[in-house]
Amino acid sequence: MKKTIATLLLVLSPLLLAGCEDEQTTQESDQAAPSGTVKTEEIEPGAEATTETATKVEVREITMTAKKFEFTPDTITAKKGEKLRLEITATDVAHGFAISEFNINQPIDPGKTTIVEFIPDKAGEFDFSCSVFCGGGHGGMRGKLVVEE
Ligand SMILES: [Cu+2]
Repeated sequence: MKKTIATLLLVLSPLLLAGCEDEQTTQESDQAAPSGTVKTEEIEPGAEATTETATKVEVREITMTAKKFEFTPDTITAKKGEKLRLEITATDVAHGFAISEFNINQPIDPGKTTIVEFIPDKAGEFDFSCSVFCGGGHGGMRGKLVVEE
């Protein structure tokens, strides 16, 4: 009696296993396919803001005079990044306006207004001076540009 059950199981077992195997062979055939596409989105949050500010440059105009041996005013103040427009009139002889820090060296002809434009891109205090020899006090003809952050 025991033997018949054992043989029955032995006979049936390959069928049971086969049945299991059959289920397993219906495997996920699309497993090898790539898992979708990877997207890279480029987000530039500052792009619009920079173009907007670039078109809106503030211009600071300062009227100055140059004469033996001084600039008036001799201290000018600007903000970093804003455009500085200096309208300089030499009232006696030829002078010059130079700020080495910003590569400025502009002759100022007498009797007319010379415009010097530049954008101070760094904060600090910078000396400017007359760059055209104008007499005994030429060496002391200088002033100061203060650029605020
Ligand atoms: Cu001079």
